[in-house]
Formats: sequence, structure tokens, C-alpha cells
Amino acid sequence: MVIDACHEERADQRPRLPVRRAFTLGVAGLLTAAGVLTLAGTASAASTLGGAAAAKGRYFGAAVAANHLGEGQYAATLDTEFNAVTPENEMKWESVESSRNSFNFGAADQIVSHAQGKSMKIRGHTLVWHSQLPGWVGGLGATDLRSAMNNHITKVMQHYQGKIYAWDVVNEAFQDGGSGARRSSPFQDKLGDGFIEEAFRTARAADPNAKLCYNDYNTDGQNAKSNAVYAMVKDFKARGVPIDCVGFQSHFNSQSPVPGDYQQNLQRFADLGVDVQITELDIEGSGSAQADSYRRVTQACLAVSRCTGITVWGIPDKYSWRASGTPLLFDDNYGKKPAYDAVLAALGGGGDGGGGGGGGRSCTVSYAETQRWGDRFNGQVTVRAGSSAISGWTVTVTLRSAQTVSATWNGSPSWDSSGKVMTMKPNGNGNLGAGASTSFGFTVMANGDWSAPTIGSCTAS
Ligand code: G2I
Repeated sequence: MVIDACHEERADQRPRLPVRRAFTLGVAGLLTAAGVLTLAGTASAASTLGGAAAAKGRYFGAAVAANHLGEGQYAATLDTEFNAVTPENEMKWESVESSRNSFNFGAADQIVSHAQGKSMKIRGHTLVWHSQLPGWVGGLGATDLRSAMNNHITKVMQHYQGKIYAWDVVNEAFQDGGSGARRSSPFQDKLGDGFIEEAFRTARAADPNAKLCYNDYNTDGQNAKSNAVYAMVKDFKARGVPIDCVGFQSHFNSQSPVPGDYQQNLQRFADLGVDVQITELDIEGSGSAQADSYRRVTQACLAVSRCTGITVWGIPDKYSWRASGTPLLFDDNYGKKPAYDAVLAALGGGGDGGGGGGGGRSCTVSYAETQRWGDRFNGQVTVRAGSSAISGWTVTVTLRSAQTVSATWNGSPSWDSSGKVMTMKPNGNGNLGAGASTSFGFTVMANGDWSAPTIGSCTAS
């Protein structure tokens, strides 16, 4: 038994209470009679993001700029890897209606026809937003503004009727910070809180077949802002205001890492009866740390049955709005980054041999609570190789917000900046023959929350 050097408590100092408790995990999977949950890791041979996502009933999209479509490698990467697009700027108000009631759909149409030619899903972004709004809109009085807003929604949606899978009807209408208040904008300031409801009702009438989403950032974990959006969606559902989906932009960096309760937050919205989508994913960083964060996001979406797809906010790093943070899946030369391999593996796709999950290697994990006493419990994760031998494995363990880990054994842990996500790799127990297994363990200080941590799927190398 190997004890993680940075933890003081020894696993073998604990009382031996051979209990196996039933539990509920916040991940997709089946609880067997023995109380052990098994999660498949890599399973399908899909070798692209879109293909692997499709095998899981999801789409995998990218934000696309019309002016890059003529670049061979850009278009080739888009067409090979992705099965959905979001126009990055071309459908915004200033792009399509820079002067009142005069519409120019040229650049947006270019993206739409490219995507249609490849049978890709299209997310429409965005109809009502305080930013990239032409000056004339802000100059209108309330009555004119209301009719301009409804005219804009109606004309844009009708132009694309039948072509758009989901529209971000209203974008970023809530303030950052602890208040949960609405953000000041011409719409909010002149039309009041009711503008969002009105926009959604107008959108439903304009294209009854498009899914209608509310989209925002810094709503990725549970906080005052996401609570305010949650309350709005709940109210809309209760009163029959048409809303079908909520978009979680998911722009992450070291100041704003993937929250420890990301999956739980997606799930609570899904439980209101809406789809959830990860709409603008990018994560600054590089190497395995970036890959681990991307893996977590992907696993979280897969674990929520109403999470219908993931869109990354660009293709190569060089075209990102945060290019210096290298936040995307492809480098400046369209090389696949470790983050790409991690996402593909998490989606169950066969990689290209680089970074994990490739070459037919796969593993599954099962979890059991093995002991409980006083203020803590022991969890045990068993890692089993699939039909090929493996030489390494990676499993994430996401704690509930109250919980901490006081000891680990038979694994080599690293932690994300939230302190709630432990990425476990082998500690001398990475080589497993086909079908062979090993286990690692950890002690969780419950702090009142005895629910099982979330065990991510297993990535083999
Ligand atoms: O800011 C990141 C995203 C946050 N959520 C809503 C998204 O719509 C937003 O996307 C970004 C685009 O990625 C940028 O490309 O929105 C920015 C504007 O708020 C876009 O930047 C703008 C530049 O500010 C303009 O100078 C430029 O003309 O892109 C325009 C078109 O290239």
C-alpha cells in the first residue's frame, strides 16, 4: 500500500469496517446490486471529435469566422473534426442590421451554406445582446426599441428558418458579481425585466422549430449569477414562457477555472426541463493541465443526458479572442494538442496514438465506498483494462463542495485549482494486462456530505 507523501494520515490507521454502502453518483451509469458503478471508457472507434460525439448522441461544434473559410487547413479541420458550427460574429446585430430594418446576411450566409453542405448543425448567435449592437438601437425610445427588437428577431429568424438548430435568443443579460441583478443595456433599461420574456415569445412565433436558448458566462458553477438565471428559467417553465435550452459559455482560465460543481450545475438546469449546451468553450493553458480541464468539461456534458453538445470557441489558437492564452484544441499550425486527445478520449473516440485513448487501449472504472467511520469515509476505485493491455490510466474524482480528501493510496494524485477535482494516475500500477485490474483509494472528510464523489470515466494510455 502506497500512501501519498503529502498527506499525513495513513490509510492503515483507520478502523476496519468492511461496509459497502449503496450510493448515488452524479454520473451516467448503472448502479449494480453490489453498489458498484461501472463506467465505460474508450469504446468506439470514432476518430474525430464530431464522430465520437455523434456516437454519444451529441454534437461537437466550433465557432467559425467567415473570413477564414477560404483557408485550406481551416476548412479542412472544420470539415473533418466538427459536426456543428456557431458563427462567431456574423449573426450579431451589428453584422446583420447595422442600419434600421436593412439586413445584410452575406457573411452569415457563407457560414450557413458551408455548414449545410457538410450536414452540420448550426447554432444561431445571437439575437438580443448588449454588445456588438449598432448605435442606432441605443438611441431609440422604449416603444421604438420594442418594435426594433421584435422586428430584428423576426426577420433574422425567418431568414434562417429551418436551418438553425438552436438560437441564443438573449445573451449575457445578467450582471457579474454577487447581486444576481440584470445587466444594464438599452433593452433592460428601457423595457425592463420583461424584455427577455418578450424576446423568447417573439422568437417562438418567428421559427417554431428552432430551439430557443438563454446563453451566458460565469454561470458555469453555482453562484449568484447562475442562481439568478436558474430562477428565471424556472419561472419561464412554470409560466409557459417558451425556452428550450440554456447555454453555458465556459470561458475558463486560471482566474476562472472549471468549477468543481460544473456537472452538478448543468444537471440542476437540465432538471428544470431544458437542454443544456456548452456553447463557447475555451480553456487557457497548455499540456496536461489544459487537457485535464477539457476532459472534465467533456465528461460533465456526457454525464448529463440533456447536455446535447459542446462548442469550442474557435479552431486554432491563433484565431481565438484569447489567442495569447492558447485556449483551443489545435495549435497555430492545426496540430492536435493534448487537450484534443483528452476530449476525443473522453468522448470514447479512438485517438491518433498521441496522448491517451488511442491504439484500442481502453479501461473502465468502478467505485465503492469501503469504510465509513466518524467524520469520514474511504472510497475505492477499481480500474480495469479493456481487451488490450494498457500502460497507464487517468481517472478524475470530483468531490462534493463540502468534502476534502485527507489521504490517498495506490495512485498518484494531482489537484485542480478548485481543490475539488483530483486527477489520479498510477503509482507503479499502470501496467495492466487485458482485462486486469488495480485499485486506488482515498479518504474523504465528509463535512456533512456523505454522498459519493463523482468518478469520471477512465482514460487509458
Ligand atoms: O468575448 C468572447 C465571447 C463572449 N460571449 C459572447 C461571444 O459573442 C463573444 O465572442 C467574441 C468574439 O469571439 C470576438 O471575435 O465577441 C467579441 C466581441 O464582443 C468579438 O470581438 C470582436 C472585436 O472586438 C472586434 O474588434 C472585431 O471587429 O470581433 C470583431 C470581428 O472580428
